[in-house]
Amino acid sequence: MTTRAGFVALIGEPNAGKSTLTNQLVGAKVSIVTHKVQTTRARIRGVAMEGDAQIVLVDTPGLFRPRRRLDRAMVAAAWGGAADADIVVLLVEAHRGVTPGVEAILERLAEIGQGRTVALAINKIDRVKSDVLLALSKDLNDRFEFANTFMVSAEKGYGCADLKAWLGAELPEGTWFYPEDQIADLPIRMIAAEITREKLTLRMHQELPYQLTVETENWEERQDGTARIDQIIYVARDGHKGILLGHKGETIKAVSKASREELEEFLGRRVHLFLQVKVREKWLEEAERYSEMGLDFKDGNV
Ligand SMILES: Nc1nc2c(ncn2[C@@H]2O[C@H](COP(=O)(O)OP(=O)(O)OP(=O)(O)O)[C@@H](O)[C@H]2O)c(=O)[nH]1
Ligand SMILES: [Mg+2]
Repeated sequence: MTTRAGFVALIGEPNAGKSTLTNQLVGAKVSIVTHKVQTTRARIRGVAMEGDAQIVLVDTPGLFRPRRRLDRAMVAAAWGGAADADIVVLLVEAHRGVTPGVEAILERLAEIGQGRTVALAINKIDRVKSDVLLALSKDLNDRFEFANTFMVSAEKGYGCADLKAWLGAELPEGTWFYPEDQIADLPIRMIAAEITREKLTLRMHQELPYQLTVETENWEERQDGTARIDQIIYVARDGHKGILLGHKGETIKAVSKASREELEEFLGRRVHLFLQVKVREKWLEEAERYSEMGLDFKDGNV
């Protein structure tokens, strides 16, 4: 049997739907999704099978003009994912079209994309009419030589089978990187931390989601088949801790419940989840926080 295998990096502006598409192609939730920008912070590998091809999807942080150290490290991780991939898929939001952000990405792709297969996926086609879509596809194809163009709705699944089939056929021959039934390559403690961060991001307003990080501190498999998971939420300010806890601890309780329920579903067993909020003014400047997130601290250097 001839097998195929390779890495496919999904890149695009924040919120383009990269994580949603990763999950759709894998057929399971391996990367967190929210309506807010900059949800994904590091490269998340999801594994999808297409016949005899193993497609390793590399979900990346959104590409934008970074300001903080964390932002710079995220953007570097995204471009690093593209550089290491066999195929790059650029996601563009159908209803937003060619934004300045998309233009900047195309420029950079023109620099590094030489000799690399780059495909275009126009996402969220459920939000626009077909004439808009065709005009956008033409505009983008005039600006860059894409190997192929797909029109998809990562959320609804439209067009995703075509994209997956093409990716599978396009990957080089080679042996699989992971067992056939593996769906992600991310330490389980990190998946658990991401799930809690998703629930926090969904509940917290404005800047707060960008000012916190979650780490799994301890994981204990108990005799009775349940798991005890201890996590720390680092925030930079006292005031943020108060907001996070909420009146009589109601906010953190709701977050904890939502996270625990998803963890239980994911792990298929009961979970005891303990969340602790710690104020750590300088966490955004600590190398250890970055390695816990799967980022390179040095990438954040100006
Ligand atoms: N209508 C519609 N919404 C979508 C589609 N795909 C994704 N979304 C929504 O777009 C938002 C962002 O999705 P994500 O998958 O988190 O986007 P992302 O590109 O991973 O974002 P970052 O991690 O922040 O870079 C979420 O609210 C998704 O539900 C789609 O095909 N149609
Ligand atoms: Mg994402």
